[in-house]
Amino acid sequence: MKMKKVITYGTFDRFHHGHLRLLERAKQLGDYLVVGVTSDEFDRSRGKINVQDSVLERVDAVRKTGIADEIIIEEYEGQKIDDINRLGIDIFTVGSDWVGYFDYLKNYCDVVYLDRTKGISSSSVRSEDHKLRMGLIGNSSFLDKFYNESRYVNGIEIVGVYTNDIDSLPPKIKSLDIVTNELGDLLCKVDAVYIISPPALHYKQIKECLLLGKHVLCESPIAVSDKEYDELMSLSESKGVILMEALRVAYTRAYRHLLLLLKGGAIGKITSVDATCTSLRITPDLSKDTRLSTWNSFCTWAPTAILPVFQILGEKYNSKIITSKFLDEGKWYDGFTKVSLVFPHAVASIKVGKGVKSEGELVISGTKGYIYVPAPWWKMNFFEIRYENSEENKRYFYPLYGEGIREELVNFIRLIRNEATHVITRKISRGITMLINDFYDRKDLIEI
Ligand code: C2G
Repeated sequence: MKMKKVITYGTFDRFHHGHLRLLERAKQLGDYLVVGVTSDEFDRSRGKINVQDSVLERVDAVRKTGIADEIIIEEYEGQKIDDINRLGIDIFTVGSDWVGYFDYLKNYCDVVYLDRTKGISSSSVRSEDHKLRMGLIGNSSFLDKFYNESRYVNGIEIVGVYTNDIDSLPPKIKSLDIVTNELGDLLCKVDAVYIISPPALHYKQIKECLLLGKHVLCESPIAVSDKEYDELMSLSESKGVILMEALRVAYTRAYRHLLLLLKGGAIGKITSVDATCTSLRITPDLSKDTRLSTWNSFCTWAPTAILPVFQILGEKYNSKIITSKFLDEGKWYDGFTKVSLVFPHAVASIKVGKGVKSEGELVISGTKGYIYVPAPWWKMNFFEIRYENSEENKRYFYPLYGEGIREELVNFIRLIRNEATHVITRKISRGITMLINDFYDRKDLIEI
């Protein structure tokens, strides 16, 4: 009979009884056990930021148990499928804290979740600060992804959700410990919140959270007027809690490296930044007032599209023209908007839309060459620097973990712990709100 091969993965930091029991049971599932131990770099990138033992120490701890027939290193996202195919694995197993998460591997082998040993964890062995208990506010389908990604980040635990529309929550979110339509019920049980409700609700919700001393991570834009923004910022300061803008692309490795290359003069003097973000969506029923229940194109995409413009050219421009095509009588829901900006020595443009589809690329033009990021640029894992002589072109590739969500959460936790500064500075964050403010005030706005 063919030998049954089992594989399991883990960090195995501060190797403890729970790990040992898992390995024992994993071995019993078959005849041959492969253990994948995560590399230090992989753990960091997936948000495990406080692993204490080095990969060599962790491999050694697994080896000493004598249970593993083979030990490999897990170095990148997507490696599990490669390993399973390469090593001819029959069963993938992991602790029950991951139930559902690895179901996608069922296309390649059997997947078995083993009960996690209660009462022990690497964190308790590390005796670190208690986990940040986080609540979700809103009911976007994106919450599923956010929740999954948060599982990779050490020191954070999502415990509940508040929404006024519980029925439309994604299933995994609906089964959280706290599911409520009373914001107060959630806030009394968490240290921090992540807000993804429509922007018109942000001000009131953020204010309530801050007043109760909760840290806030809020999908950009934080507010729809500069007055509200300033009030919320000074409230967060007086309460001594963090208010941070959530804008994923800012945290991807590719994007951060792109900014550094530009600073280093890779394409000479920058003359133009042009970003497009569209996602064709069914337009909501606009005969009703949808302000409190939906995101228009501008709020959905302008913060992302304007981010590279402000981070590269600064948030102080000389003039701008906003051109919008509205789909409703109230002139609130734009299907498409273009913003053209003039800076002292450069220009920029952004195009955003949920009612129009376009090529979601980012192009940064300079006196020596240009950077091209293909669509969808906000999920950047590759870009190219192009020169007049195409033989000099350079391509850059990067791993992309959770579209930047993990690093975003790591930045949030480190801000709370006072170990880091804001990746998106206050000036830029305020600049984003100002742009939204002008759109709603119809300042510099032409309708088409
Ligand atoms: N474990 C357990 N009981 C505990 C603690 C951990 O059964 N009290 C299990 C985990 O479920 C996991 C293994 O021990 O299957 C290793 O745990 P960690 O070192 O915390 O690794 P983890 O981050 O869960 O890695 O991509 C999947 C990961 O590699 C699993």
